[in-house]
Amino acid sequence: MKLSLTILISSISSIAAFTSLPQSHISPLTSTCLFNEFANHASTIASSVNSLSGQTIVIKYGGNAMTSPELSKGFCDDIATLQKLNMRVVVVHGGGPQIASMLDKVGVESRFEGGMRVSSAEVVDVAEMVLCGSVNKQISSGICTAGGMAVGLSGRDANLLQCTKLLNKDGIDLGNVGQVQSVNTSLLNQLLDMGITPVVSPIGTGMDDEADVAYNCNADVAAGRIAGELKASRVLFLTDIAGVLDKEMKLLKELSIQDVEDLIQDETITGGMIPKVTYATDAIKLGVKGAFITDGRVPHAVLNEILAGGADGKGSGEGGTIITM
Ligand code: X2W
Repeated sequence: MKLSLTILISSISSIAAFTSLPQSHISPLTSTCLFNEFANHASTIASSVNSLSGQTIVIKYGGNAMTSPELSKGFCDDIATLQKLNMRVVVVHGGGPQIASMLDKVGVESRFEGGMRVSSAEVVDVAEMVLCGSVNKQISSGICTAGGMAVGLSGRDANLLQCTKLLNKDGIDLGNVGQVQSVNTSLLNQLLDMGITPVVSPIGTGMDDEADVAYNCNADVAAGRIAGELKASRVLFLTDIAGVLDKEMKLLKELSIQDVEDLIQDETITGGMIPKVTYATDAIKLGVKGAFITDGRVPHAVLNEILAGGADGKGSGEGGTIITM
């Protein structure tokens, strides 16, 4: 059943407010109103909330979805709410526009090939400074301010994202762009067990005799792989487009992996959407039940998708596209 987000948010807030009030502050009238509100939605909320509890979800928070302080605050509030619902939430963030602006400031040129930023050692330095130093801390502290608990991590911490150099299939040298080879899921699970949301920057570390090399990974790639390795129930990609669109620009709400392959074949899915759906389908092939692609510029996009998207992670959400097996 599709749930009304407004009802859910207000009911969750009411429950939180009700349970935190001293009994002496609750008048019989307030009590009756709150009780009626609970009674109206109790069964839907209970079944939805119960089935969300304990589920692992990975959220890719793209730089294009961080367009205003209000949106960022809404995002952090949503993560704190999901934690209160006992979900195990991992945030993997991007910051492409933020990296571009810093590269501009320091006069370092960069370009993209097939959706990847060609990354000289100098470019990786700037990307690491922006992602791990600035964007990561804004998100982890924002979640804590919203009443949640988050720890910011670089993919280089505790060998979280071990990478090799990504070889471009057209033979173009992308520099130090990372291909994620392994994920330290034990670290992530320990944090999740403690009720902490890991906030991961997509800067990976080299392997073996390359252990001191930093790799710039695309955040979609990192999120899809982390979701797959954690066997998350869903992965959510917050981007700056409503979802996967058909040739008439109409939103395609539910797709199977086969549908995605057909749509790439007949050129309905083109350009930058191809890598995104590919990482989404890769995650599903690794065992994730559903991958959502949705517009992160919509306020509370995360709760929209998670609460309205069906407790099993398979239903279509409010706004975006869901891809399943
Ligand atoms: C990305 C990492 C950040 C990212 C970059 O340098 O822009 C590569 O392209 P968004 O905001 O999700 O695009 N890395 C290799 O993915 O950010």
